[in-house]
Amino acid sequence: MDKVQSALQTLGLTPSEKGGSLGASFFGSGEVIESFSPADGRSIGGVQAVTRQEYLRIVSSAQEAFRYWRKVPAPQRGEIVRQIGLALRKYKEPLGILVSYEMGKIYQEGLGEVQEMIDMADFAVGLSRQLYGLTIASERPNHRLMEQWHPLGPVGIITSFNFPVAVYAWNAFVAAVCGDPVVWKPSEKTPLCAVAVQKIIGDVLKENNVPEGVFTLAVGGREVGEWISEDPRLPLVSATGSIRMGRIVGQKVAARLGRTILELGGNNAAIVTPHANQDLALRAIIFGAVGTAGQRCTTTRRLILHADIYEEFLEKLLKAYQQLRIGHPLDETVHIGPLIDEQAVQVYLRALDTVREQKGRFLLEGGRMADMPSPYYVSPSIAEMPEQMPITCEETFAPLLYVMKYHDLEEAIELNNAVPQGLSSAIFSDNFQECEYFISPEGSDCGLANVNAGTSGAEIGGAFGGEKDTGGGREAGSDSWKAYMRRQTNTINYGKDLPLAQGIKFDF
Ligand code: UN1
Repeated sequence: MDKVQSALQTLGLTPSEKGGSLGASFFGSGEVIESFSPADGRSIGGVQAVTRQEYLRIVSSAQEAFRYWRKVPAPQRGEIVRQIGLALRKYKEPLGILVSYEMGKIYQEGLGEVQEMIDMADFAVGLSRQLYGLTIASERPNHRLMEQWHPLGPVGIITSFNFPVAVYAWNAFVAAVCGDPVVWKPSEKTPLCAVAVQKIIGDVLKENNVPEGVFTLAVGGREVGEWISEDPRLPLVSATGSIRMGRIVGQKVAARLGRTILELGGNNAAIVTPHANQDLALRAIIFGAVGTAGQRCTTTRRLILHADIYEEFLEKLLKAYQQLRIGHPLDETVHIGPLIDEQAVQVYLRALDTVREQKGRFLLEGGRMADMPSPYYVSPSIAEMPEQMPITCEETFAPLLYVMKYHDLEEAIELNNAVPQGLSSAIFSDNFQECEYFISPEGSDCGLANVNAGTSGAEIGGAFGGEKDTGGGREAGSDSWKAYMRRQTNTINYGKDLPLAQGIKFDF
């Protein structure tokens, strides 16, 4: 607890006298959203939500800032993001503690999230000098055809509780170097992480005389998400969360012909073939299945094992699960922290019942744990499923792993692809043909397909996202930045004649 108090203090989140609330009215004057730590159930502080009027003002300030920010040369925008990266390095430990305590992931993963923000800052700084367009051979004499990438406008960013800071950085830092201000609606389950990040960024902006409107925060409930989705002043909305939420956001933004980047649910499978290095596979699968207590969109939810190694591998897996320690996320000997809240526990417990009803057989049956610092700690489950069932097509945000048997690789890939979601996937094999087949056009249909690496824990350098119900968006590395800019095609005639394209004659 002392660790948490001193982290909050270092981050400038000191509770006011009134009922332990942070009194962060700076962020709004609406209802107080109280943040409870799933680690011990205690209130960490309250953040006031924004009212409709305040929301409208926040977006106006982002619009105003856009007029300034789009004129700042991209490498200078990168310089601001570079300084944000330095500030995050300075606050890595306290912010890692807050992420861990407010979200419930273990401290190592809390630190990992802040590191992911730092990596994104570095990436964005480099990107700020690489926002290239193409020059294209023109079909007309004395003509040049080229494309430029211009800033798009303020971007709405809706993030989920499970990555309360990293996913924001994927979007915000790229948007910022692209010349777009951001309006961030964090999860109401982790508002303090957002306030802490906002303060760190705010100090950098102040030191550099950059308008506050470049990075804005709009804390609130579902209605703020709706305001963002319906707001024509936000040409792009990037949303991370459930498929249900993504459908609503997607439809609302599409109705006004805005753009979306959707990163929704995953239902990720790992295939272990008879040619696998089983020790390596085991480590990757366990981290994938129970890391973050199964609350990553990239969590390994389905294990597809070849019949020849089925019994052997499961035996090792069950033995390894016995070694896992569940407990307070800030206890550094622990592997698994709590679920986020009571609702998450209920969803997990209901899924366990459904597994039983749908022909599942538990090899390890978990459930709510007694005598823990809060009621939100659960032990993980492994269920053998004779075939694909409705429950195995759903994403249950908890440490619940389904196991299925396969006989030939085509069948395994069919199983991999036979769910509505298409985020991440993995194959474990030292056989070249098997690995290449898995990532070929006939292989995994997911946005991420890994070989001898788990389904979770992607690096920021690649584009992150998935197909089908996962929403199709791409964030973070590679050329994801293009979604945050508008492409302008320029035709430049440096001759004295006016030849028309397609050879059309129009003489008069
Ligand atoms: C998410 O769960 O929404 O690949 C994102 C990973 C992390 C990001 C997960 N880098 O597991």
